[in-house]
Amino acid sequence: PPVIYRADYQPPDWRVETVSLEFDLDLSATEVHATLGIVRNGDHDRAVRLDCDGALPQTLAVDGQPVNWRQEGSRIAFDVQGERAIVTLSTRIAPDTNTQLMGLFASNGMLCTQCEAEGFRRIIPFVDRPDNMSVYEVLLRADKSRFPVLLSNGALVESGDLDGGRHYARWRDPHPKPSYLFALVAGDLVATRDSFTTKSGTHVDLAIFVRAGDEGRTAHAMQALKASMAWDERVYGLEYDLPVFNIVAVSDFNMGAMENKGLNIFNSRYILADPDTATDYDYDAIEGVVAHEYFHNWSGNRVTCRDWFQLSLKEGFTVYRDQCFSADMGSEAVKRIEDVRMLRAAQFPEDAGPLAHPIRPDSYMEISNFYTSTVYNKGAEVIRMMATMAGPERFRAGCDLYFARHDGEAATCEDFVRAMEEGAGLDLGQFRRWYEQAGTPQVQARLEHDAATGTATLHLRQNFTPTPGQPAKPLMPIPLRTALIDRDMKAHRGEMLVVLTEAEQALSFTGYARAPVLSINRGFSAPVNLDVARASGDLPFLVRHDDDPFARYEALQQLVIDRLIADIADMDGPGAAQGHAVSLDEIIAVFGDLVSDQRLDDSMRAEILSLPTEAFLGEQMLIVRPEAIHVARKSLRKAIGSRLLNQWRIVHERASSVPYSLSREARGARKIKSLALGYIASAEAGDAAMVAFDQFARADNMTDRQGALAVLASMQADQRETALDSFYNRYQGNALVIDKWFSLQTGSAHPRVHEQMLELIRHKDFTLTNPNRVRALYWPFVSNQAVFHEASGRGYELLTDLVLKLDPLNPQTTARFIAPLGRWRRFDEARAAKMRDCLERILAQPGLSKDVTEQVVKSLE
Ligand code: B3K
Ligand code: ZN
Repeated sequence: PPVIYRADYQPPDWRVETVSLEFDLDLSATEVHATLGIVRNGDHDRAVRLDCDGALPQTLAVDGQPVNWRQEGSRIAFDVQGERAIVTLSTRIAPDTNTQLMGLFASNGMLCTQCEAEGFRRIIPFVDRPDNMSVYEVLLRADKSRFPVLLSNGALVESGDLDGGRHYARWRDPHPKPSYLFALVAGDLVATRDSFTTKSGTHVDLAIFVRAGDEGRTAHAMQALKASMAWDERVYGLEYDLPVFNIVAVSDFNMGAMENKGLNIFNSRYILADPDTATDYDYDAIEGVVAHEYFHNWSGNRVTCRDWFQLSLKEGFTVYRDQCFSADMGSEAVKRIEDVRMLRAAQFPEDAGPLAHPIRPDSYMEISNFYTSTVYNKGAEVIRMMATMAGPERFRAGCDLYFARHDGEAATCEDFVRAMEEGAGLDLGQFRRWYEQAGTPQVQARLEHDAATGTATLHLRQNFTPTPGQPAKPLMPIPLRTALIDRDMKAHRGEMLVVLTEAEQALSFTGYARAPVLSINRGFSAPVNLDVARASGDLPFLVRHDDDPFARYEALQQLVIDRLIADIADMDGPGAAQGHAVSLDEIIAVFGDLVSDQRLDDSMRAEILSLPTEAFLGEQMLIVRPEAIHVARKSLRKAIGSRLLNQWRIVHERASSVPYSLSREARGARKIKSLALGYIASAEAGDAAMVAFDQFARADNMTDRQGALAVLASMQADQRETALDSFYNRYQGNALVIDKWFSLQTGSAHPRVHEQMLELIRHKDFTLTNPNRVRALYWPFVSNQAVFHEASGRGYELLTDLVLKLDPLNPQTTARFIAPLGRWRRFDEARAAKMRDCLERILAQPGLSKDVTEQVVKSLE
């Protein structure tokens, strides 16, 4: 496939100023008529070129005269005299065969669209790029009984009945927008309605549309929407700008949700929730995604992207905004830990592998492959670093300038950085490298103490490992929130922001008679890998006394990682382990303190006391050793479980007595309850299966039920089967909960996960046409390191079979499954060879999609 380069950007030859669309909607044959008001852009005599993907025009006229068009690859071209013209064209499309779920597609008898990034061209040929912004008017016609609800962007202008049981609705969106923000929905849907009055007094009608039967599960999403609208006014001064805001939930969707102007379309998993079917985690995810899509109204829609290389301009910034919103709604500390855990689980491996790319990529074959954790999550970290360096007021001034200067425009990342530089008064010259360079920087830190002079000197050094296409890297500015904690006072004199800009830097601090303890990268102020030379005893000290909650979490994680890496080395023979990992006794003592530490709320307690995943431990090793990691982690869990068994039981009982509510205390109690249950099971306590089954059976909410079932799913006990069956029977027909049932089994630590996987693939509820179901079955399996990386290689084969079957149906969802095989360099020769064989087998498939081809080719390079 051809490669597209950022450096080749050219403005469009022709712009479309106005778009009038008429749809005669039908599941199997939809007719589309478009009237485009086009304008020559600049002084040139080039033809009009419209992007086109599977929807060739049936008719095409310029100013009423039929014209001959020619096909040029994935475009059609025709000549137009003069500066302006009216182009009319029509297409005929079949939504019910659109398994890619891009463009106009059918889902459960309804019709809806997904146009980002390049789906609009599957509806009609168009100047389908984000810097082409047009005003849209949309007329929808359809059978009234099958499609009683007809929605598009903007506001409803008129609606009424037509002959033959049909009806129509006309929508108009006054805001010029790129085609990727176009949307329509037609279906038999039920609305939950509410309203919001903006700070300047404008009334906004809010509605969430779902299938009949689901309307009892929209309250939380509606609450989140109203909270987001108020938050954006309060924190960024940004108001909503249309009289209506509609949300629609669909079951078949490639990603989480889509921020179409005035008509957000959501994967139903990010809308539907009630205590019986959704966990506390699901509630938070809904709140975060609703906010994310709402925030795009400004960071994305009012100011959009010039081209797709600028994707992080809207995504990184909007993720940062939704992270701050969720932090404000719940616990800032817990939210930060969750976000960093996710960054390390998804983005760090991406940045260290064959698919590494800067947050503003330089080239791509298929843009869908660049909706990555790097663009989104590292992109958010880059915004966060600017916010940290500027401080809240100056950051806000930078954002204000950005929105004021670029409102109504298609902007670039450089535009954002420049607005931040001017508005916040920051020099971001060197900082721009964060947009250019891939790879996670390595930072080494060491605190040297001179007792004679009472001086503590912080030595910092930065290093980079090469990434594809970037062998050598210039130095980055790395903002590190730092504190020196006095060993006796257990306090510091104030946090400092140290910005490392050189290869090596040393900073001295006086007045320390005793060496203080270094607390660095507090709050994870920079997305780097940190290697701190420490005296043993420092980490336990930080776990107990650091006043930065993230730093406490981090210290305990590091303590555990050091111990486990030493344990794994010990498996090669005594004495193989080096370094200064603290003893198991010390770890147990620290855990014991934290289980009952009064200063911690339960939610934070549960975060801190969770062990790093096997995959994360693998990331800490040059060559991942799946079995060794599994064994070492399991044995540490067993020790923590059994030696603190009484404490876990007390916590479990205490938390079990808290009645269900959505209060912070009750939610924290549920989190620590299932964590404690997990440790009781890891202790292999004789009654563990009974305790777990009891929690499962008594549960009056999904958090407790799923928490117990997750523990049971990893056990070899009769209660396991009983609970899984009862869960399945109870929720048969509820797709989102049945997704959980699949995931719990394939993500478990049961010895026979692979066999269970084979059965589940053949289960009557498994289907390749629903992306949620595919992900529910396969993601936990692929992330289950010891299972997926079983030495036999059969995990790799299973994934390869999926890729080959799914690619012809849905390339976008398929391409996401290549990265796990692309990590072959991190495994031993035997595994690496098997993984490469699988990649070769995929590449040999005739007709392989551009999406999968790009990921496989890059993974093999
Ligand atoms: N902007 C959409 C993502 C569309 C991805 C298409 N492949 C969702 C979001 O980030 O809000
Ligand atoms: Zn987004």
